[in-house]
Amino acid sequence: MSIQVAVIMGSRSDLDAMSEAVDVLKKFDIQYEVRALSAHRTPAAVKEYIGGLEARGVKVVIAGAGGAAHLAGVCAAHTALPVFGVPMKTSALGGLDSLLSTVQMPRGIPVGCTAIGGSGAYNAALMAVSILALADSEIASRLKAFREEQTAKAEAQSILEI
Ligand code: RP5
Repeated sequence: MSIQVAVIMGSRSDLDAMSEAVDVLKKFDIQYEVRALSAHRTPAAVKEYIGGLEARGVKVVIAGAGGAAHLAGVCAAHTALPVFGVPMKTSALGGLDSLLSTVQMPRGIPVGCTAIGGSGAYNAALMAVSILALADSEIASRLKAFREEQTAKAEAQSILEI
């Protein structure tokens, strides 16, 4: 099976948070690949990698970056595939810088921006799963089962004896 989701991050230092996306993709048995490429340090490599994804059959891009590096927007500029941007938590501004640089894409080149950090990466992967589920009934069943299990778990924990 060919790669369906490309996970890209600005630096290896983003891996802890971005591994939450990878964990979800593994759980749903989605084929993925991971790259550390930077919008500002390796811009030519980002262009070449992202520009080649559609021809390879990749369906969704998840891009995590910190600071005002704007990786997700740069990725979206080089592909018409759906791009989800995950703002990384930064020490200086707690991720607000990453959030604003990802969420405020000007009109015409959209980026779906998630929450900051690992939870955002986790949800970005779930959105990728939802997109893939539109054209794949097995993935759709796995997503349905995941949702049901999650609901059952939350219901089982609804009574608090304190
Ligand atoms: C961004 O700068 C990366 O996405 C990372 O979040 C941040 C810091 O990168 P390093 O200096 O740790 O490589 O480009």
